[in-house]
Amino acid sequence: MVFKKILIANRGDVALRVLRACKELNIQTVAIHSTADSEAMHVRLADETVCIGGPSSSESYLNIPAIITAAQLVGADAIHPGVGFLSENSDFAEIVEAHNIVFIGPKADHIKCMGDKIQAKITAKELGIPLVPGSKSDIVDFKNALIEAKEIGYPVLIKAASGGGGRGMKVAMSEKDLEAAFTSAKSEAKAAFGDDRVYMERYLQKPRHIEVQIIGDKFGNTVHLGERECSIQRRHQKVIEEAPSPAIDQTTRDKIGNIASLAVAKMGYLGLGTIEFLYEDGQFFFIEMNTRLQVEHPITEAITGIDLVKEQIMIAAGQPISFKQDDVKFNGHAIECRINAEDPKTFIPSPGKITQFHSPCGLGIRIESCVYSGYVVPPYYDSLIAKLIVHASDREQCILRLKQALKEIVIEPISTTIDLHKDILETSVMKDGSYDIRWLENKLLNNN
Ligand code: MV4
Repeated sequence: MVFKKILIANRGDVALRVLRACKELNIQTVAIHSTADSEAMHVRLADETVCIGGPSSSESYLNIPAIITAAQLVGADAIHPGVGFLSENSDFAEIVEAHNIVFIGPKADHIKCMGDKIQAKITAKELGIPLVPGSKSDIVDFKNALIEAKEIGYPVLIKAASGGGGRGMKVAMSEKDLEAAFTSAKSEAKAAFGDDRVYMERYLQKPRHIEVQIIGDKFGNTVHLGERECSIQRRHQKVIEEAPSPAIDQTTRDKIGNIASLAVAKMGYLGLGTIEFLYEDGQFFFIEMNTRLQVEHPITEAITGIDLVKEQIMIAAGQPISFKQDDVKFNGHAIECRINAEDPKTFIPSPGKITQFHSPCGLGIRIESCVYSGYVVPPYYDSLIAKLIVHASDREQCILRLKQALKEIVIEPISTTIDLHKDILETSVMKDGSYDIRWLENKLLNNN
């Protein structure tokens, strides 16, 4: 069975990305949108549209009853959740399936398992994935914290079980910091997630963030698609991603890729997923698994030539993965710059009307964006408005091509992070690829 009609439960560039994949598969598309997005490109280009609520995400793109009702109204046979919003909400996945609509994503219990970071680590360990040394379960009280920290070795990091994305993390450099770190992590976790369970890990001080893309089908086939290097970030928001990572070689890639692929095969994992690692001193340490399509998927598409969204849709429709591990060849280098509607120095959001838009072009250049001349960036959602993805034969060529593309792109008169990207690309650390997860924030502190 291939789908006839897919409802796209998202907005912005991602909604467009899914829409294009649907059209190439001859699938009808339904856009849902908030009242703030009536003029959005995904709404213009979809075969059918349903306005499902007011501007705020909770009234619209997170409004499960409205989305299900819309899907029933138009007779959609599947829902694609895109990235963010409801894409990792296991209740949503379950509700969609309970209405006899296919959720284009993993099984609800796998989403749920990976959403609980303690459960995710227990699962990862069982599956043979290397972990950061840490507590085996949640830390119930300070006495327990002291014992665990002594065993793990300082510095330690306390993390929220319901966390991810960096919220509710506290470092204790030594025993004297531990009580404060434990208490504040627990209360932050309670306030942010309504779940005060925390766990502990050895704190890695200068790791890189390297993640492995995997895919699984319902016949038990799994394939890895190599890694993405995502260390260039600010406040847990990725800024630049590249594939392959400048830090690892083919032997290391094969090794970690095969560990990831085997692990998801053992789980019976369905769909796209990303296993996130910290990488330090030649070692990989699992931190989390994302059970969705990722923003940075195009760099993997660039170096593998595989359309991940089409593959994801076909797998959800019950088809086998259209390639085998041996068919996956890594070709050249790709870098993605996330362009946000924000001031490039203060990062204050800069919503408003874009009157001039010019897209760079040329061999190896791809823009994923919802922007057009006359588009008004609404203030209600995240500020990502465009992704510039550049592919070339090697990393050096890729950087040169990307610099030129950044010179050509015009998005005016709102502020964007284009100038930040230009600055980063001029640094020697970007040139030699020697950055870690702390580098950009330190650079911004020192230069501003
Ligand atoms: C860590 C860490 C150092 N040591 N865990 C941040 C968000 C969440 N995904 C995991 N995070 C981290 N976990 C240990 N044991 C440092 C971070 C971290 C980080 C990780 C990836 C990318 C950017 C980051 C920025 C700050 C901290």
